[in-house]
Parts: sequence; structure tokens; C-alpha cells
Amino acid sequence: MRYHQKYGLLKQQQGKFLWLNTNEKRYNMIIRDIVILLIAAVLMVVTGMEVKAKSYQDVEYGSWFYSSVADVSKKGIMTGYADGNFGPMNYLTRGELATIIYRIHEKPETIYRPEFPDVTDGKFYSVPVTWAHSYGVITGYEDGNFGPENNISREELATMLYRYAQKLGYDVSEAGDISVFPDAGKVSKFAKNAMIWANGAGIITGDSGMLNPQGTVNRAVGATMLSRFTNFIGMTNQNEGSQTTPSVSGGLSVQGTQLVDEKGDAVQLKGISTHGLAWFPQYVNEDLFREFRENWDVNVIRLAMYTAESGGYCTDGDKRKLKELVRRGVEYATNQDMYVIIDWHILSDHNPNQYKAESIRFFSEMSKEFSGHNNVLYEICNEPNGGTTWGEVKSYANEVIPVIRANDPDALILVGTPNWSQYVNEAAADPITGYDNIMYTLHFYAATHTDYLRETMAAAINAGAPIFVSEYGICDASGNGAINEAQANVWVDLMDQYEISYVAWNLSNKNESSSIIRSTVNKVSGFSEEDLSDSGRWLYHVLTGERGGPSAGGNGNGTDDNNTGTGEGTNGPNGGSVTESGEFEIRAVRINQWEAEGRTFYQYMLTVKNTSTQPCQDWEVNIKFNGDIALSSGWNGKYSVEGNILHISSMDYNGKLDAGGSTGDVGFIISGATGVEIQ
Ligand code: IDC
Repeated sequence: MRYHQKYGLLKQQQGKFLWLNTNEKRYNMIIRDIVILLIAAVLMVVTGMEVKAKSYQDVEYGSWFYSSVADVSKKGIMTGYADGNFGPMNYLTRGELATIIYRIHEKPETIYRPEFPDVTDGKFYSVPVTWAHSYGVITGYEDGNFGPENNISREELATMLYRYAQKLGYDVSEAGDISVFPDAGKVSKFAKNAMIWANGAGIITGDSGMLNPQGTVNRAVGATMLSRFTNFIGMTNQNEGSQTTPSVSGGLSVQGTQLVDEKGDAVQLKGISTHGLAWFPQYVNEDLFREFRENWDVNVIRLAMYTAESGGYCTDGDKRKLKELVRRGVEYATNQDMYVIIDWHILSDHNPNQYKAESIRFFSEMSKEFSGHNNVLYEICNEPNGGTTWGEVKSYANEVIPVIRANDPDALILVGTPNWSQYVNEAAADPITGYDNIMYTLHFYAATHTDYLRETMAAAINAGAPIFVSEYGICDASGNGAINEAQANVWVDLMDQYEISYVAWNLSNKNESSSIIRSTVNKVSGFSEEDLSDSGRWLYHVLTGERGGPSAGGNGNGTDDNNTGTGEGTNGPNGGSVTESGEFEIRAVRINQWEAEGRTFYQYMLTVKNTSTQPCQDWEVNIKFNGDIALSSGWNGKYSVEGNILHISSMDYNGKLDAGGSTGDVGFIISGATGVEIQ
């Protein structure tokens, strides 16, 4: 049933986004003929259907409804329009509210029944209304209609939520004193108890001092009420990935090359690094950390403590003060339910062995102090450089790791790699053995480091090295200069594809382009978008504009609140390589290109994810390019070419995908004319 609806949805979009035929057999689906429309200018692409954009053009960071919209968006219960807007001033309808409650209830499988003459089949609200009626949450009008497209009133909204809370078994006895409102007498009889409860529970608090029971509810106000309501019933965010927090995911560990949570599920940490703690201590404050957690979807903070520069821990720095900053940083991050990295930030001291004794003392003390924390990560050397070899780093690591392990047997430890944490291939070839939960760091600056470093990273992972990007910038390697968003986006796509964690440099207002705060802004929390530098704005959008989001699932072909948004494709710098069909998600990322034999060669990586609720046995993909191509090589798939179409089907070992499962490491190299790209 659901697949046929999907099929209809996709067919409607044919030509515009992608075309998909689903051959459905029970538990055996084959995807074929997927043509991906790729947008981004140079390297790739994307289009998204059913993308839940969390950054809407018309919901400004800093507006009064921002955090409510972000909250309901993260919870997957209200989404935006196809044009990238949320429509905060549009009125919420009765059909929309029924749909929202249906989503809160995790969309129980329901077959449409024609119970109200004005609720016909095929609307986005048809199934939700059927369900909400049978569940006892809604009733129709006296004339037998439901009025799905009528604007909902404040008292109707209260009534539906009240009934729903009761059905869920919540205590709805909390009573507000609505008699304090001058218009309390206007509340309809049917809604009286509901309004008293909604006021008492803090869900409806008043509209300029009035209850305004028959007044409309715009989507901004609706988001606010629904955010409060879902908090009341204890609903948590459904979005994985960026929403990973210590309280949800617990202690981290490494399985193969992947960072996983306590349950063994893959997790990604995404966040921000402080600048040197000695130079910018003011940003270690809890209000700001809270802001990062709540408004930026940050789940990790890196505390960068330089070891050698002026004010460095091992040179002329105030050790006591620096350690105090680290302690406060850990405390605030912990209070705000985030992971935190203690970074021994070697740089001008080139070789971590230079201050090895200090390092051992420091990490011994810190790991003892934080041994009870499962959210503290230790980064034992930021960036070995100046000819420091991997052998030297490894020997240092082999002395520092056991010191940490003695206090904290399973904390995640990050180890830098030679050449400013770029030679992860050397770590891959000669890994540290004898300890679990070790990851190697790779650092990049997108305007300097491009294809070749991405390739190094991909190769290291394929060779079995767990990689953590504990620092990156989108400007050049000096931390300054022009930013390169296109390259930065390619990096983000690649890291998302491999579920690699990434932490941006830097949290300061220093006058350099890697700083996320403008140099003219002196406040230390409460930032709005205007306070952010170009790097800051980009970061904010990447972190909050998570692509993919919770599986769209669903019932439909609605527009409006039923998430058929094109999301980030049109919505800013966050263009990525995600293509969602609703049940499957295909990502194609171009990671490299080069000239040879008068042709251009292009290397791509592909991930196929089954976002449906049922396993599939195999898959087939057709990718259409804007010019004829020749296949040079392909792996982990069966490949053939016809003109400008590359046909890929699964192998015996990677066709079967569990519900929610995916297969990566599918890749190919093609050649063609200059400028060939996925169409
Ligand atoms: C830079 C800071 C800059 C500071 C300099 C030297 O942005 O203000 O003057 O360090 O202390 C790194 C390092 C990181 C660098 C950054 C940019 O880990 O400390 O910060 N970078 O140069 N590796 C690559 C780039």
C-alpha cells in the first residue's frame, strides 16, 4: 500500500527530480532506473525529495519562534514547504494538526476509510484523519464533515491535544486558572476542560493577555504549542546522527572503522573547536555551550589547549588556569549533554615527543579526574609536523595511551598523524595495536586540501583505519584567506557518507576567516546570524540543515506539511549528494578526477540505503550522465554502460539490505569528455 503511494508520488515528480520504478514483491524489492539529477556546480550534486530541511529561509535564527520550529522539525512532526520555507505566518489547518498528531504517534499503519464526506482519499491528511478519528482524538462537525482545510482554532487545538494526552494515559489534571483572562467566558463548552488543562500545562499561555479561544493558530504559534506539548509527553528528537548525545548514546567505542554508541549503532559527532584556550577563554561559558547544543545541533566541543605557542601549557602558559578552563569546558559540555575533546594542541612544537613528559602528567591527571565521564575524548597530539614520522608519533602514543587507559579503560583516544594530521595512510599501514577505541585524526582546510586528501582518507578507511576529523576549516590552511564552500560541501558529503565525525575550527572572533564569529562582535553568547562570519554561517547551516533526517516514511502525496520539500537543494550552501526516494536513499559523491589519454577520468562513490521498514534482496541503479562515458573500473557492484547511462546492480553479498541498512564502498571510475557529470 505504502509503496504504491510512493510510486505515485515519484511518478508525479518524473522529469523533475528522479524517476523510480519499484517492483514490489513481498520482502523483495528491486530499485531500478534511478536517474539522479545532480545540481551542484563542479563536483556534484544533489537533489532531495522529502528532505526535512531544518533551516528554513523564512525562519531566522534569533526569531522568537526559531527554537520551537527547530524543535518540531527535529522531532519530525512539522516540516516545510517545497520551496524551502516553513510558512510561520500561515494558518494551521485541522487536517495538518491531525497529521501532526499522527506523526507524533509514529504513523501507525492505517487504511483510509471514507468517514467524512470532505475527507477524500489521496490527500496528505486522509490516512491521518482516519487514524485520529478511530483513536478518538478528533470528531467531526455536527453536519458530519471534518473540515480538514479549515483553520484550526486555539480551543480546537487544545481539545485534540487534550484527548490525545488522555488516550496516551497522561495525567491531565493540571488545572490553569483561566478566569484571569478577560475572555475566559468565550471558551466553548466542549473545549473548557481542555483549555484549563492546556493552560495549566503551559501549552497555551495566552495571546496578548487573552485566551482568544476561537482565534486562529499560525504555524509559528502552532510550532510553539506543539513543542511544549511534545515536551509534556516526553517526546525526544527522532533525528539520529547530529542528535547523538551522551544521554542517548552513552559511551563511545570503535567497531572496525566506525565510531559507535553503547548499543553498537554508528554515530557521528559534529561540533566546534575552541581557538587556543589561553587566548579566547571567554567562549568557555555555559550559555554558549547550551546555545550550540540547542540551536546548532552541536554534540561535541573540542577544547584546544596549545602546548607551545605564547601562553602554551608547556612554555609560558599558566598551567593552573589552563586546566581550570579545561575542567569548566568539560563541566559545561557535560551539563549540556555533549561530548567533549581534550586536545593537546601541539603545533609549533612539531613533535609530540618534545613535551612527552608533560603530556603524560597532564593526561594522567585529566583521565583520573574524568574517569567517571563517558563523554570525554582525549586527543593526545593535535598535529605532528615538521618531518615528524609516524613511527615517532606511534612511539609517543604507545606511552601516553596506557597512562589514560590506567584510569579509563575504554575512553576514546584520538591520535594525530604526520604532516599536520594528513598522513592517515601511514597510520593505516602501521596501526597502533594492543588497544581498543583508538581513532586517527585527519585535518583538512577545504580551500587548500581537496581531492587528493579526500582520496587519502577514503583509502585509509578502506584499509581499515578508523578516522576522526577533529579539526577542519573551510578556508585555507593558514586559518585565513578565502573560503571555499564548494569544496567544503564535498568534504561534508564524504564525511557523512562514511559517518565520520567532524569538528570545525574555530570558536573565536579573531580577525581571520576560520573564526565563526565576526571580529566586530564582542558578545560571548546569544548570537544571531548577523554576528557570524561566512564560515560561521556556513557551519550553522551545515549543522542544523542535516540532510536525510528521520526517515520520511509516510502516506503521501501531499504538499504543505507533508514534507515534499526540495530542502537544501535550493536552501543554501548545504547542497549534498543525497537523493531520497522516500524508501531508498542513494548518494553519489565524486571524489576525484584527473586527465589521462586525452580524456577525463572521474571517480565516484555510491551508498545505497534502504530507508523502508522492510528488508530488500537486491537493488539496481541507473545513473545518467550528461555525456557518453566509458567504464574504467568498478567495485562491489556489476556494471555496464549504454551511451550515457551507467547501470549498476548489487553483488550477492551486498544486495540484501535490512530495513534502515545501507551499503557503501560501491565505487567506480568512468571516463568521458571534460565536464561530464551526473545529469
Ligand atoms: C591557527 C589559528 C591562528 C593562530 C595559529 C598559530 O587559527 O589564529 O595564530 O593557529 O597558533 C591548524 C592548527 C591550528 C591553526 C589552524 C589554522 O591545528 O592551530 O590555528 N590550522 O592555521 N592546522 C591546520 C590549520
